[in-house]
Amino acid sequence: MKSILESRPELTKRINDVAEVAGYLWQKGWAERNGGNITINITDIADEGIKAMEPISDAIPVGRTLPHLKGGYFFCKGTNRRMRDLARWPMENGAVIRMLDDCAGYVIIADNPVKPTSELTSHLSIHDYQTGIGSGRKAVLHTHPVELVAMTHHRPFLEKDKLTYLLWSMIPETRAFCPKGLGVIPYRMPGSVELAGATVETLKEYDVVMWEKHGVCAVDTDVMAAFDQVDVLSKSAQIYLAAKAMGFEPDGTTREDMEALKIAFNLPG
Ligand code: 2HA
Ligand code: ZN
Repeated sequence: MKSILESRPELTKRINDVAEVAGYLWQKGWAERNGGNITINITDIADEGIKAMEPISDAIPVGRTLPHLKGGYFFCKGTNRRMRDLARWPMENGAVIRMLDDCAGYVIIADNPVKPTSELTSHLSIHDYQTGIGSGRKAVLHTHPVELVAMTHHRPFLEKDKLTYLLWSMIPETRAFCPKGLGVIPYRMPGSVELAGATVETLKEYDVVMWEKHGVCAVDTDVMAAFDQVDVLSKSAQIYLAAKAMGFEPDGTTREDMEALKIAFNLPG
């Protein structure tokens, strides 16, 4: 069977980037079994050939109506598929979908009828919002970084922006490369419409959000950039943990020094 990637170098590059990031997630120990998911919006490179492709699945409802995604195209990790398998065989462990004109359902078009991630409602809701505001953010990444998830098991860390300032204060790069900080969403059922709604709302203020006692969800222009944001936050969490393991509370960069960074690098937040 001919792959959708054949003679499509830009699409191939984007899928290869997804596969590369999937490998990082596995290597970092953030993607046990089928944990985590990735979707990317590929509507901008959906050519006439892609638009003419016949569905290879029935219409599947999303659970929400997403008006900005009419006729949109996405590559999605498959539900119950391993991240480490996505790294090696992306087209066997993910699929390209086309949103239907009713904006409430989709069909799979290539390469195989691999049903998308259980978190598709959250992912597509985020893509809908990002498309609506024309942000150019095309990648959504959800993963289970050990130290960051552990931190959400401590109630004081769940207060608004408590974790953001703590993580920013561990190393200047986190302030610079995750300039909007980390939003926290109280525990909600994985895959639920409630989690999707809360995620979209919180991502209006942040680029990365924590799902309490579950994982992070990051949005950025491409999958590498989304991974980088989670990676710098995770590095900060590890520095915090290393200091605690050495038996002391880390001092942290002062608010004044962080403010100076914000001005010097012209950062939002
Ligand atoms: O895809 O991580 O949150 C598996 C998950 C669900
Ligand atoms: Zn998860």
